[in-house]
Amino acid sequence: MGSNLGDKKGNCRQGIDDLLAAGQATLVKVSPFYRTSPVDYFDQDWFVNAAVKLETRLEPFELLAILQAVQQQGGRNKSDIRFGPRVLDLDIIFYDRLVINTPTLEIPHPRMHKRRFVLQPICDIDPDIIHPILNISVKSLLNQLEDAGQEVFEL
Ligand code: PH2
Ligand code: MG
Ligand code: MG
Repeated sequence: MGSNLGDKKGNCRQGIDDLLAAGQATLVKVSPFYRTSPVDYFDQDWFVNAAVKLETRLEPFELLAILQAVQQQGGRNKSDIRFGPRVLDLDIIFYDRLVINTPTLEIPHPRMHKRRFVLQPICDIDPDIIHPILNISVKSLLNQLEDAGQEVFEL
């Protein structure tokens, strides 16, 4: 999850609360929260990012629908620019070892392995998760990352 508008950490926490309040997923683990420099679109404020591990009986597209509803509840605007500022972004990074490739949902998240702000909190949750396409652990992905100025500080 990420936020770079308003009370960024509060928006993330509210996102977790709203997601759990929907009653379709239980919380297994929450990573620390990080202050992270913007990636892909630089002319915007720093983000707060974190990751959660959930247990759910929802199928991936059902989970996506709930994440989108929670984002909108948090004040997310559908017309936000791609990679640009947002009140709340909730992305599915992994779903077990599932791989799906559709225009509206790709799992694993197609850019996760290049993003320190994703890999670091996921490693905090479980460094031994294996990326189902690249077939290496998230810990190795983090260690291999070419930095390119991606800054990640624990809050
Ligand atoms: N999300 C983006 C684009 N860039 N940069 C950081 N640091 N954190 C994000 O969550 C983020 C980003 C698009 O979703
Ligand atoms: Mg998103
Ligand atoms: Mg995103």
